[in-house]
Amino acid sequence: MFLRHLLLFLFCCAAAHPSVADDGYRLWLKYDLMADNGLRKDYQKATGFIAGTGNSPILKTAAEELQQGLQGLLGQRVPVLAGAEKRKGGVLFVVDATANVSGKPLAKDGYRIAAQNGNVVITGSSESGVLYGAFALLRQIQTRQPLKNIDLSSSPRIQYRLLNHWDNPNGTVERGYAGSSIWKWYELPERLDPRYQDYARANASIGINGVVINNVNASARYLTPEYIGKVAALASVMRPYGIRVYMSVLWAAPKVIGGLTTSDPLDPKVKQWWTARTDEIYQAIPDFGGFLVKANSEGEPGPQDYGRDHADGANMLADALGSHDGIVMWRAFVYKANSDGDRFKEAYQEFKPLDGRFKPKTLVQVKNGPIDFQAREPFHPLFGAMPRTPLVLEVQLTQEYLGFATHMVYLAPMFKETLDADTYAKGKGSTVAKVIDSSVDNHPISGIAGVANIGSDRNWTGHPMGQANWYAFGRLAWDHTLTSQSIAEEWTRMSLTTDASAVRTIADVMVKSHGIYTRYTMPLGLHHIMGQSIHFGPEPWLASSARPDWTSVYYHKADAVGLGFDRTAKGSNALGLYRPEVQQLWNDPKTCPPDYLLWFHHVPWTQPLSTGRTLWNELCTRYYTGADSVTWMQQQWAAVKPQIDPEIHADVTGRLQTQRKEALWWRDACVLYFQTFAKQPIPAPFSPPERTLDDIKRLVMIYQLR
Ligand code: BDP
Repeated sequence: MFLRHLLLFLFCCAAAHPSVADDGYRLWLKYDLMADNGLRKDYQKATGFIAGTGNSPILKTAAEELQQGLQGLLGQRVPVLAGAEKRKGGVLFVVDATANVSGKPLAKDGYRIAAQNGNVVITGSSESGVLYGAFALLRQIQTRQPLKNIDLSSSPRIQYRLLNHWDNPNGTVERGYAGSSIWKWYELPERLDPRYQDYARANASIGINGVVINNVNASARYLTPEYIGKVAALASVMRPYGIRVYMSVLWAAPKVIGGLTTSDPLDPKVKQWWTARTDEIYQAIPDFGGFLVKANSEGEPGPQDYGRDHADGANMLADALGSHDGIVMWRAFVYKANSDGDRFKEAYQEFKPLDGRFKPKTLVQVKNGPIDFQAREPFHPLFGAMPRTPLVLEVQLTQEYLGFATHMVYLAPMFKETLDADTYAKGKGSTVAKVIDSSVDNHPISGIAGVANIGSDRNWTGHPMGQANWYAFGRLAWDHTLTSQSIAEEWTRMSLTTDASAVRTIADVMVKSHGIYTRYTMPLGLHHIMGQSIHFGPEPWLASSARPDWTSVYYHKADAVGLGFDRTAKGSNALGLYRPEVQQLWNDPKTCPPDYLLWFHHVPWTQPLSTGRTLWNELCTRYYTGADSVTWMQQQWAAVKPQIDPEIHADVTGRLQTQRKEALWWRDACVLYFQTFAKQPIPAPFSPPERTLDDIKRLVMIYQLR
């Protein structure tokens, strides 16, 4: 009797709280039942069946995804019908390579969703286009947009939209903060973790169509028959989602695993070796995407070891690809082994002269800024400087320099800052976005890459809000004209809550979060002053390291006079690498935007800035208000508690507490350290830190202990 009562009680509790705690695994593909009955009925009427799938694996995926989503959101089973084109009230799939919208053809993989003759018709210019359209239709419903008279179309602006995994064969992830690698190499190819498919779904839902599965600091293992077989197994999971796999390769592989005595790209045996490996890969993976290469960078081997240059290396690999449909992405993240001068200029100096030398299947992959994924960087001067070479923009989703998985930093505004920056390469409006989508120089191929922020953590990204960065990257890779705000709202609606006021609050915090992070870590254009090697926390005092450009003092150049790196013609003249219009924007410390000021100028402590405060006062103001803004973020987050799943809410609440604590470390470390040069008091209304510089140095040291 007691047991019956207990069971009844438990059942009633479960019914009253139908959704169990959310562990974040489902990402933005949540598909919980819509509460509004009226709305649900409207959607049900429009999506009663699916037709037009044929036998194509990708179209089948599209149908299954749509079925799954509609079942969850609307609580209705949606049959896939053969030959139902004459019926009404369903979703029709059409693949039409010649489809156009108002006379303009859909680009490859583009889609149109239109209400036509009582149905919702998803027309894709390819099968993948239909898949993207199916996810877009679900997105419409998830974000509660009307389907009546729907007519929307969208085409990707960039062709290769890739995630770059920095995953190692032993399961670790370089600069990964969300557990270990999702790839279980020791289980492959026999066992396919179900996570692989969920990963593919998530990527396809935002238009990502390629995945580099391993670290750029590559192991030669992936080029062995054993590992090619494992990669082929992963490729078979990705394929029905329109995703191709790529590999990072170790330049020295011919020596390491090929038994050759050289890896010289011009040596016939080396060429032969790569050609044979490439053929072997395509044998196992017919839709293999190609290679990513980090060469002669940070100790990695490369063609320069044999007196050859990057183009020699890249072209040899392009030749090895032969008639296979693959590409080579050659990274421009290089800086001289013996640094003299300014690291800012080194990639430009090495690559600019190679423009025009790269073979057609080769793209050069350039980080967003000239140094290394700092919290804020001016756009890389190579954008707009290599008109004869397609450039891939590489951004980092994993928050190596942006607070790991403890700081809430929504990265879309940072990506947009680079994408929208004007290179003036072909006159005004030659933005980085237009350089990489190849509309400036009309290349037949274009690409964008995001260093992945995911791992084996149940919620994929460690910080629940890190999911938004994966999402935003995909959405911007597809369409760089979308705004950070609209993506934040869309993601929040799909992932956290559809309550309008909570969506506004959360999106507002997200959009401001990157600006806040830069204020309390590296304001006014400070850069590379973080903890040595692990890149965690502040270490502006770092003055000796294996090389000068791995220290902090190399970059901030604090002295009795002022702060910042003079990169004008009086200094390193890195500014001279940009077009005159850009130089003009940044050349004069009086008009240079404060956010970039110390990237280009050594500014006296007492110099009044455009903000009306002296450099010292402005620096302190930014550190203090930045750290205080984290308290504001905490308050905003607390205010939306009733609208958010309790598990996710508690998780983010805890991480925000850590963020506040670490923001205070940054603030105290930097103001106390720079004060030793500025020799001025902390300006009112701020109170000086209660701890000493030594207290903070001790803290930072603890994190660096082995
Ligand atoms: C740096 C990372 C390092 C990477 C390197 C790269 O600290 O781990 O290997 O970038 O992009 O920021 O190659």
